[in-house]
Amino acid sequence: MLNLEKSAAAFEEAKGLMPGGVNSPVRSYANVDGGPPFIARAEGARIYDIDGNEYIDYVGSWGPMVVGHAHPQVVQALQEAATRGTSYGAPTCIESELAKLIMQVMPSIEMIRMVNSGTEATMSALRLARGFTGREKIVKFIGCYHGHSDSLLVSAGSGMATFGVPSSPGVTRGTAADTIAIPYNDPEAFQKLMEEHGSEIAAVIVEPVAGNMGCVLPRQGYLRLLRKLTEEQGALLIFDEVMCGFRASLGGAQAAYGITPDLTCLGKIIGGGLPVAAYGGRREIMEKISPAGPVYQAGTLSGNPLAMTAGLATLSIITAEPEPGEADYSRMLTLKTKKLLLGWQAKAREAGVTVQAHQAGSMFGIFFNEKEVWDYEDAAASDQEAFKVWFKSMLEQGIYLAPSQFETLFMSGAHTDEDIERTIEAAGTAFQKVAESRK
Ligand code: KE4
Repeated sequence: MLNLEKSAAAFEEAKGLMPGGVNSPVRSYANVDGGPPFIARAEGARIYDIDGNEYIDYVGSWGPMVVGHAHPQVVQALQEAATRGTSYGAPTCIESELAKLIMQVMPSIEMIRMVNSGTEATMSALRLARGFTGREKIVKFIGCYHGHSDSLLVSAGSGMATFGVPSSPGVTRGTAADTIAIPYNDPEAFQKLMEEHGSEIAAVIVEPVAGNMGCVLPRQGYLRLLRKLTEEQGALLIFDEVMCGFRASLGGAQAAYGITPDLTCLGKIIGGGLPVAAYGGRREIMEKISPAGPVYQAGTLSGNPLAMTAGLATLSIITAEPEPGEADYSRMLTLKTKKLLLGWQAKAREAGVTVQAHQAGSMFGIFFNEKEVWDYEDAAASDQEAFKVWFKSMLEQGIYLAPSQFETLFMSGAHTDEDIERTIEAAGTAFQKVAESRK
């Protein structure tokens, strides 16, 4: 049994200070039993709570920690940068350095704007799409999450109604009415929508590899269909690669699937754990953003030199030329992830538990589901009780996973073969517990 006494006390105090005791809902462990460990520090693939428990971390701050926590090169760069001041609110060369490196990896990005969160990136990209096309409707997909801006906190209207309904109090009906939400991975639904409303659509925004309904991959040809029909109808295609960028492959899902979006949203890894996100794409579109163009967007801490430093140090590590005969960073992460998932699948079979294992490069996840998972409806039909048993057993064995079936896990360059072996063994015990819980 895990001793989380100090974390429990800290959680009680925090609940009196911040809504739900956290600054972002998923951290509250609301989807699983028990309260969250409060973290004291992290290093490499390890994370440590204030009760002295040590875990192998596959959350990685929800994606940013691709080189592991407190990487010496990142820490040193930050320490040096801090001595030069933490924020100027003025242009710096390091913003251009990070911009150039991102564009090198994602050539569809001809011009970029740095912001502070994925929410800001997608919100701004949608405003830009509306400003550029002069149209008002946007399309999103059920189960995809793009941050908490009003236009994107919208779920599907009843039936195939073409207007959305607010998915949170505080989002107005008027805002929701301009967002159309349809199922992910449903070519017919998209075709029908574009036939009926294509000329009204400013943008279609999609997680090209979905990570917020659990890890769900696009069906064969699906992204190509999104690209084809948006092009035909003059709607912009926005790839939200805040999570899958630099993970589905080094060049993100757009490189992995060979699709060129009009705009791309990035985050997480490009900040290396500090608040950085960005949106970018075709120059003729991006030049509509102020002060070059009329579409307004701004931010006090956008391009913050410390955050740029962490992002540039992190991206420099994962884009570095490998030693002769060595796999590049991205390939190495993919192979580690594959090894882990093969081990989990073998242990699940031994326990007589059926799971769907999904991987896109270094992002991955499993569903306790007898059937394949291609969209939110499939994901939601997974066995949540089994997930809770699995999650609890893994945490007790020192494996730190996302506390929700609808999240994705992440591999880092700091995870060793021994870490992976230990995680596979722990999964064996956890799957046995799931099997016992079903008797
Ligand atoms: P932020 O505003 O949280 O930086 O980014 C929003 C966002 C946008 N697009 C995608 C594809 C995302 O995954 C996210 C945020 N991801 C969640 C993890 N499911 C962040 C964790 C949290 O909300 O605390």
